[in-house]
Amino acid sequence: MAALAADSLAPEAVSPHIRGRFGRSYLYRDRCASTQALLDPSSPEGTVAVCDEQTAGRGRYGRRWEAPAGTALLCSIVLHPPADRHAPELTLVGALAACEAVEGATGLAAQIKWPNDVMLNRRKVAGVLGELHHGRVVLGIGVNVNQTREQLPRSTPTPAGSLYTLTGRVYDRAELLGSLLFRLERLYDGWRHGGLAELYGELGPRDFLRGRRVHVDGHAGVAAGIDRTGRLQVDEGHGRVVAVEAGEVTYER
Ligand code: BT5
Repeated sequence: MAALAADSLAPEAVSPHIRGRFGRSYLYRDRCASTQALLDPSSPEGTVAVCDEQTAGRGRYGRRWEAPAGTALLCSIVLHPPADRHAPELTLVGALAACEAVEGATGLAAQIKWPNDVMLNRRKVAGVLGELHHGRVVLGIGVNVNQTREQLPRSTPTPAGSLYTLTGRVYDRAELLGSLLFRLERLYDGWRHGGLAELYGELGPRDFLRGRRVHVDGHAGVAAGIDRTGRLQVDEGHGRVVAVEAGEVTYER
């Protein structure tokens, strides 16, 4: 099936949807290697890069992010977190913003699969990548918006979905971007002020892994929540709970 989207992410289509500071400085390309590489981390906070097609979209650990031209939201945002905050937590802040934006658009509840996946109906609809450069962060967010089933990557460890495959509706990516940036800004301001503890009430109920059997970083057990510094707690049994800083989780469905 052909791509369904005829929307635009060009500046004139996006600017009516920008409500806060983030996105006032906006770089757009039809095509680029990765939106992560379009941004200079020292540019002003809230500078945003977007493109319609990435030829070398990045995931974590050197993996690829795949999306056909014109179907997805592919964006990166420059953040200058305070030195006394733990910058890797911004991945969770980005995932929370993506959850809220996806929920606002679809009306369905979205969850975070620690640390960086956004899940809708048990499918990965978005991924977040935080890259730290001398204290500055370039936060990349990819949301599967209007891809058809055939346009989604197959045989991924976590099954992929798009807002379209999960709801049968086509979405305006410019509107979704405006909503994502506005929510990210609000959550980021909260995080700057009080760290993850400030966002804990929103994070806890969205924990996709909680109660599932997981393997991560050499540990096996039941996921027991995300702690206030963003670590995944794993209950290995016999009263032993470990907190995992980073890693790739496999889970039982
Ligand atoms: C992520 O990595 O989930 C972070 C993805 C971040 C993408 C955005 S797009 C805008 C910005 N510019 C970039 O270059 N990157 C950011 P990770 O957890 O490592 O997941 C990557 C894995 O997800 C891949 O190895 C595939 O298995 C799977 N995957 C690839 N494309 C996908 C898609 N469109 N939907 C769902 N899963 C996908």
